[in-house]
Amino acid sequence: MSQAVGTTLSLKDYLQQQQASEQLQSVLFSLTEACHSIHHALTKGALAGVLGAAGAENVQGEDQKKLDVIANDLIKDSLGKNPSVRGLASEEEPEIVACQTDGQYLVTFDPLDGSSNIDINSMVGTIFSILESRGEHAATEQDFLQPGRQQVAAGYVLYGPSTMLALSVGNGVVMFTLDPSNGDYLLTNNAVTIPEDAKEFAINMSNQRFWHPAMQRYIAELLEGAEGPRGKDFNMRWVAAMVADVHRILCRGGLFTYPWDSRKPDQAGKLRLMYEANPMGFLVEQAGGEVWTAAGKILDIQPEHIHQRVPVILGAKNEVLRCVEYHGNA
Ligand code: AFP
Repeated sequence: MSQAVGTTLSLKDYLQQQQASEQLQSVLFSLTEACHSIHHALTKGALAGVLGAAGAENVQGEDQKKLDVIANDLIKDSLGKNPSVRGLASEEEPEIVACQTDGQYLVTFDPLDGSSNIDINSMVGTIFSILESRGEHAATEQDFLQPGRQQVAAGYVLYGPSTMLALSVGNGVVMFTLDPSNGDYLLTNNAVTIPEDAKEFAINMSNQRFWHPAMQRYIAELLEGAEGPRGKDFNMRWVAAMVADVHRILCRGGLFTYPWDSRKPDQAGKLRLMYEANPMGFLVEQAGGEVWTAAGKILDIQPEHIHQRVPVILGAKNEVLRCVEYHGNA
């Protein structure tokens, strides 16, 4: 849930109000400027010849779209020029990229989350996470391996009917709407909070037969609705872009999960810890929600490598904790 505001507070004004350092502000401006360019590339679509496959696979073994590559290059170029950026790690890059040795921040990002939606002109987004860099050396992968709780800022830009930035600098969650005519991001929602109870959930139901029995039980009870043990009806939504599903939860509540499943038993989950789960987890906790793997809180995980995957259960506190409890862990 969020409060719509009728002000013209800009991103810059907001960051100054929050007493964000000059360096952090400049990193956020580099990111949001690149997202303005991504917005334009997405809006032109087929007219700019940017749709379709790039003809390559990323490090995750997924087919890259042309727009995955374009978005990645735009963000990489913009951050690479910023003197405050020590290094960056992208879902689309096999290795971290070292930038300025004396830069204060490390940035991880998913340049275009939900990119399978590009072909159907549906919602996609850019997700980012900002960590502090330490010492005085060129960035290494080890520098990035910090638990999500140490993020200094995280957010996403959702390219929907309007383009919106959701942001937390560790003091709640706010949302801005992009004015595409001049690149300004203006505050349009503040005090974003996720109610503790929910009546909506998001999961890819087609994977049901592969889930852990505890997840089977939790979802089966939601589907039984008013006649089942929960005694009320639940609605279901699935956009197939985490960024859009989490945006809905920040706007009107609910639970989102991409759980562990038995198709790849050795792979912890589908979603990436450092590009998806941690930044979204930071926002959801800042909005009063819970963010778990089923075994523990995601923001407490000590990452082992930058492309690590995790199961994710996030959103309304009481629903997440019930689901985790069914797994024997709450
Ligand atoms: P892509 O960015 O590779 O399209 O993946 C999106 C995503 O990682 C996440 O944003 C969605 O929640 C999830 O995949 C959708 O997965 P399904 O293909 O199972 O619907």
